[in-house]
Amino acid sequence: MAVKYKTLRLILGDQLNINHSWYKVADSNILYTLMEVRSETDYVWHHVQKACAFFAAMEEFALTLKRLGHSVKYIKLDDIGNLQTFQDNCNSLISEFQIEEFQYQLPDEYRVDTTLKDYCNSLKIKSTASDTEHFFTSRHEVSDYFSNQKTILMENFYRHMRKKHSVMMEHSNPTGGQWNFDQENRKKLPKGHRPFSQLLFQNDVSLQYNRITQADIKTIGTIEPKYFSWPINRTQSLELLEHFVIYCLPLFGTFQDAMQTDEWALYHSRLSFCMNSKMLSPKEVVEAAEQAWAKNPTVIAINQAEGFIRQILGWREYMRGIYWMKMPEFETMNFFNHNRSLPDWYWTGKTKMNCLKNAIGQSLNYAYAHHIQRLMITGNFALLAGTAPGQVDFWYLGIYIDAIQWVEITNTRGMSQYADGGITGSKPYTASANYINKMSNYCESCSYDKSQRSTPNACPFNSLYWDFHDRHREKLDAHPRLKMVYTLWDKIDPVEKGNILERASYCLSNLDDL
Ligand code: FAD
Ligand code: DLZ
Ligand code: SF4
Repeated sequence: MAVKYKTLRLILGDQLNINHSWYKVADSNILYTLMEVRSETDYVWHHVQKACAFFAAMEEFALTLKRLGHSVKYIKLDDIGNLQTFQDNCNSLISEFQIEEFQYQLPDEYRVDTTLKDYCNSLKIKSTASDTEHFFTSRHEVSDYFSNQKTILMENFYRHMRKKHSVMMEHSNPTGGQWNFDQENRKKLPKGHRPFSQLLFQNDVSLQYNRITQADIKTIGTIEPKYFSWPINRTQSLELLEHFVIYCLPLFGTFQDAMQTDEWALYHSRLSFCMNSKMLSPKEVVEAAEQAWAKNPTVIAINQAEGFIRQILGWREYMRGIYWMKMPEFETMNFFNHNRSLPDWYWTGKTKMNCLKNAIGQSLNYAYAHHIQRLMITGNFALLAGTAPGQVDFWYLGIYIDAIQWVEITNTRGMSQYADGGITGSKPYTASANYINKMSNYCESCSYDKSQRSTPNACPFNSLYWDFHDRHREKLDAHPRLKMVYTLWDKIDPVEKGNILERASYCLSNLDDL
């Protein structure tokens, strides 16, 4: 007799939440499906480690479900009969197993959300969407929160979240008397200081890697498939969380913004992939940090714990809220009308600018760069160079292990490129060599001179910084936080100003050769 199931439940690659209420009881009427499909591998050039990580984590998740007694159909990229889209494969399963109802969890991406809504409208059987039970907030909670406020400010939302979820609070006051301890954070790494070594796994993802290469999927970056270092299941994700709390959290805030050659993650958690794939919940990560600090505040000082928790309880939820508030218009915003091409070396790391060479090089090697490398090195340069936001998004959406559009685009087009005109961030994040040198050792071994603005070997950031502000004066002049920048610019001797703009013009005309 043909096998029949009443319900088909689709699990997307970034919905690997084993604690979801779907899995409480194993029900023989339900068929779960996960699928490797070209519609997901081809919408951008993914880093090869990202594609392998998703495939491997999906397979591990399917195995876990099977062990718990659930029925699972895992469709591999090269399976005969794989029709390479969610819709076509689901249609095929619906007819094969005479399914009566289709269920899915709300996707985090607008693109997939639209696809699945349209798909459900086309179905003759019943369909239902449920929450992913992952985030602190629902999709529209952030927009509801700001609906009666004059300005959209992350800090206000963050305080609301601290109170609402009672995180680091004493009654209605923040523990320690302050909401934010950033003045104690963000130091450069002292000379000779070596951070604790990273916890790297040795997963063999050769099978996933072979499927990807044999299908000729266009990927970027490098990989050692037999020694794949990212976590691919919940057990490893929990180990990474534990490692972070013990060895990195004690100095997380202090060196949060530091950058150093040969150190690719410093004291950062590297938990973004575990959370974005939902192998870990943001709640358990926040709780682990809060509990570790509460238990041992002399080892994990309040500034370290608060600084970390703010990223997750504040920024991560806020970015998701902005995404659902502003999509799909967000994808087309271009406040500065930037339209230059991204320099070729973003794809190779082959530039003489040492900061970019390091940040891009490690991104290609590890599918990872930390926040300040993304914001103040690669993002800063793309913004100063006037790069088309679509090209910047394309690069960021592919290159990082954690890149999923809801959190990529809000950070890239929003926070980093200011293409949203100031919805996500309060001012454009721009900097010259002065800041980069303050926070890193990159300038020490660079071919360019960090202290020059207009000479032939002057650091390109220095002239591009002024050129950007001069070019966009009309749009930025009135910004209260940029008054100082324009006051300084106006004080520069007109001849030197001309030289700086000339050097910037040279750099902009020769971006690929810098
Ligand atoms: P940690 O520094 O250890 O921080 C802990 C956690 O806080 C992160 O895992 C992340 O979940 C959260 N977090 C920190 N900053 C942010 C932020 N600005 N927005 C949302 N969550 C945050 N993050 C992604 O998850 N995916 C992306 O595709 C992505 N693209 C980015 C692009 C640009 C241009 C910039 C400036 C930032 C981007 N970020 C993105 C945010 C942040 O840089 C990464 O979350 C972080 O670097 C991941 O490393 P980590 O886990 O070691 O983070
Ligand atoms: C990133 C990714 C890749 C490379 N491949 C798949 C896939 O084949 N199947 C799948 O379900 N998910 C994949 N993902 C993660 C998806 O991009 C993510 O699940 C959707 O974009 C929804 O946010
Ligand atoms: Fe980067 Fe300029 Fe410093 Fe070189 S001198 S590392 S290009 S900031």
